[in-house]
Amino acid sequence: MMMHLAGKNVIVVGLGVTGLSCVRYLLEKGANVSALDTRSALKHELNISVTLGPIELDALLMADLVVLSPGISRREPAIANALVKGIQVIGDIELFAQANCKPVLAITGSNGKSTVTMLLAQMLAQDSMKYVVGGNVGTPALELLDDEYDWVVLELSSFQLESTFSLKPYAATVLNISEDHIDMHGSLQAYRAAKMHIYRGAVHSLANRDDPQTWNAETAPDLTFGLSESPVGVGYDEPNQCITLDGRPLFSIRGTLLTGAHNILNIQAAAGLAHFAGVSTEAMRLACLEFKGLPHRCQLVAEKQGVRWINDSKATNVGACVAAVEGIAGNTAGRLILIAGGDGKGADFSPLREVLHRYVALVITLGKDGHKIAALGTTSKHVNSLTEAVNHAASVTKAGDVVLLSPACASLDMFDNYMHRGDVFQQAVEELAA
Ligand code: UMA
Ligand code: ADP
Repeated sequence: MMMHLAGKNVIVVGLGVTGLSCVRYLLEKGANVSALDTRSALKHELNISVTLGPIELDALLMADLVVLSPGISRREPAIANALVKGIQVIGDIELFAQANCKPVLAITGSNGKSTVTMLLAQMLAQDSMKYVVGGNVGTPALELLDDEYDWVVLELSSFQLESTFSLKPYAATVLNISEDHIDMHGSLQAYRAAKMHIYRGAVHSLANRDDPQTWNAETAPDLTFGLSESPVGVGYDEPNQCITLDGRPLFSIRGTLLTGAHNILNIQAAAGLAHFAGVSTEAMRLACLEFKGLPHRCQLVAEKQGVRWINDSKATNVGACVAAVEGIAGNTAGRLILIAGGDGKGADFSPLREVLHRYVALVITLGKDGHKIAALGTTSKHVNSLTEAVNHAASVTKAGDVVLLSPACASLDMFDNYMHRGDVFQQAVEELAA
């Protein structure tokens, strides 16, 4: 049910992309809006009361509603205390859900969210369906509401889902679960529980049959995808490069530019959701052919003197790095040099140990937690900057080798965001001798 916002005292906490979209939306709805941000040096041009610095409980207790940005934990003491005192704390997706009346195709998971979201959008586009796409990727959800559409494709993070209860998607999926954002959620269990909110009230659910953590024990998913053989669900016929449904061919993925086993799973998941939305199999096939992959995700940025340089800066957790190394090692004749490290967000790096030892000739580490990756016992070299990492890699590689930036960590200890990190990598590679 839609909350009545006019005349309500609403405090928006956090003034990033999401917070700003919430301020605009709430003002439009006639709420009395004020805002807080913990970053005391933050610049803004808002015409409302804004307090910068530590979040004070007393300020929150004045509110009828607190709208929390995804980058701030609900475990932050002032927020946790406000919750205990009965203050309602929601996020932008709950506001969106209460206003939106069109069917939502919702995607979450530890990795592959943006790829599946954008590929699914391309499948709808191929069938000339009217859709909007955004959420944790691209446009914040509340800014999608003004557009004309029949379908909403939404990428959702654990932070967004944690405070969402009215979304009731038409179809929802959790792609996979591996450790991420432990610093914000406190435990893997709490992180997974937040992701499970996506299935609340969903008409159709899609889960990964090879990763039981992607569905609730009580409710079996309507449809599964996975690389394991199964008489039902979305499958893959490898010899014929064909996505299948219940054992029958659905569409060929011959010619797709997406590589690696993880991308087969991403295609399957997008196809499963598109199937629920009634997209034709020919549209699915064409979308896979045309989809070029997203920047900063296993993106080939240069080939110099026979060495391939790959930017996977979006690999901000261990699971993403493992998938990238396994996917690329299978297509590489020479040695694989990995550049990794940054802010590990409290993660356990040990799942990296096996792939490092099996596939990686040298790991060049940097950033706050780079030493934890070096400590996994493979050949390593620690450097102080990404440019130094690129230069060192260039000095030890020969034709046939691959240099992969796949940090397994967030970028915020050294860069503005993962895109900035990827751009610095590409720039340093471009500056190497041709
Ligand atoms: N911050 C503070 N104090 C504040 C508010 C924010 O220090 O008072 C910090 C946060 O800790 C964080 C940064 O500022 O380091 C940004 O936080 P934010 O809540 O302002 O984030 P937005 O700019 O609104 O961007 C968010 C998503 N970011 C996060 O969830 C951290 C963006 O996803 C998303 O595209 C955008 O909303 C629109 O929906 C980015 C991301 O990294 C790509 N997401 C994580 C992921 O995919 O793993 C969840
Ligand atoms: P997200 O939006 O969840 O961060 P992306 O599609 O942006 O996911 O991909 C981020 C990185 O995660 C990729 O560069 C790749 O290394 C890895 N990745 C992509 N899909 C998967 C998957 N299905 N399983 C594991 N890792 C993946």
